[in-house]
Amino acid sequence: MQVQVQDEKELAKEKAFQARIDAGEKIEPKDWMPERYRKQLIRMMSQHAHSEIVGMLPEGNWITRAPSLRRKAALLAKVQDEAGHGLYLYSAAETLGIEREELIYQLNSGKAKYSSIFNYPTLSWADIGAIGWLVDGAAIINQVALTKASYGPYARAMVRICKEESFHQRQGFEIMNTLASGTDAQKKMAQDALNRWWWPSLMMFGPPDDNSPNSADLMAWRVKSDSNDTLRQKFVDRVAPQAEFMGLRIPDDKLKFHPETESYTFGEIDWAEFNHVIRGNGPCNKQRMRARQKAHEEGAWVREAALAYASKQA
Ligand code: FAQ
Repeated sequence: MQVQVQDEKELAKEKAFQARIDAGEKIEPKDWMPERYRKQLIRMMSQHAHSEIVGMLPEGNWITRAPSLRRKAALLAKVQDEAGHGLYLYSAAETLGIEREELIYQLNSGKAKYSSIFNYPTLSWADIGAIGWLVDGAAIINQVALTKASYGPYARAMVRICKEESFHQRQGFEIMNTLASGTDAQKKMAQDALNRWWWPSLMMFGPPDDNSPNSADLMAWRVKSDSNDTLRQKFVDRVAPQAEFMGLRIPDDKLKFHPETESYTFGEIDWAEFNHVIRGNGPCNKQRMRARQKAHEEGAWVREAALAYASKQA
């Protein structure tokens, strides 16, 4: 009897929670929320934070080799922005009652995922253009949708992040466009980067809708407002004309524009490759994990000093 009353109470709370979401209200940290909502948000927001942090590594690789002072300054600022995004997102995740230390442990021990895209190498300067144009371009499409997320701290972090990602996307496009209208060797370098980053960029949006186990809950709770496939399609429709404008060829023989729908159809994504990468076996997974673990170990004295200072002040 006691259990039944408890269940009924819980059900009524869940119903009231869903009604708030359906009415477009934001859920704030101190509000009641179902445990599953809290857990899903911690999973998604912390994976997002980890992606921003690991995402600094492929581009960081080119800071010392940027071709001019202007390019170096822009790349430095961009990489620094990604660190900032990681920090906002860790802070936002902490409002759900999990410690930053635990989140970092999950990343460094390989328990937590981060975006598949950052397990690919940056082999030439054009890759920096391709990352800004395609990877930040994909991130913006995904994150603009998340500015409407039902969890207040996440939605608000997304607004600021999207503004910065938009600058990142433009600097990437400018690098690609400069290379694509340069010498034959530069054009070849831009095309080669597009060839290597195209398919992994499409994979960033996650598995197809019929194989996306988290989507149903996240969409019912209005964390995600669009499905993985819907956002992927939006990305292709936006980027394909940009490639054409630059005189670059998207490496997909099946890519086709349909004037009647003003939309493109495209070829099959290699989901076996995606699964291979998210299971830790992509070209750079091990290197990325080692770099994060090393940074964490080498930063131990900074954390200790900060804690000692804070306890002295208290
Ligand atoms: N990589 O059921 P779904 C950026 C996992 S930020 C690795 O569809 P969901 C900025 C997924 O976690 C890029 N794993 O999952 C930047 C789940 O596994 P789990 C990051 C992936 O959550 C630019 C399983 O597959 N952005 O780029 C991936 O509904 C340049 C089943 O998937 C965000 O995190 C993947 N690509 O949808 C930085 C945005 N896709 O946890 C530096 C927020 C799926 O059950 C330089 N996140 N998985 O074990 C999202 O929008 C969603 O979480 C999705 C996945 C769309 C990523």
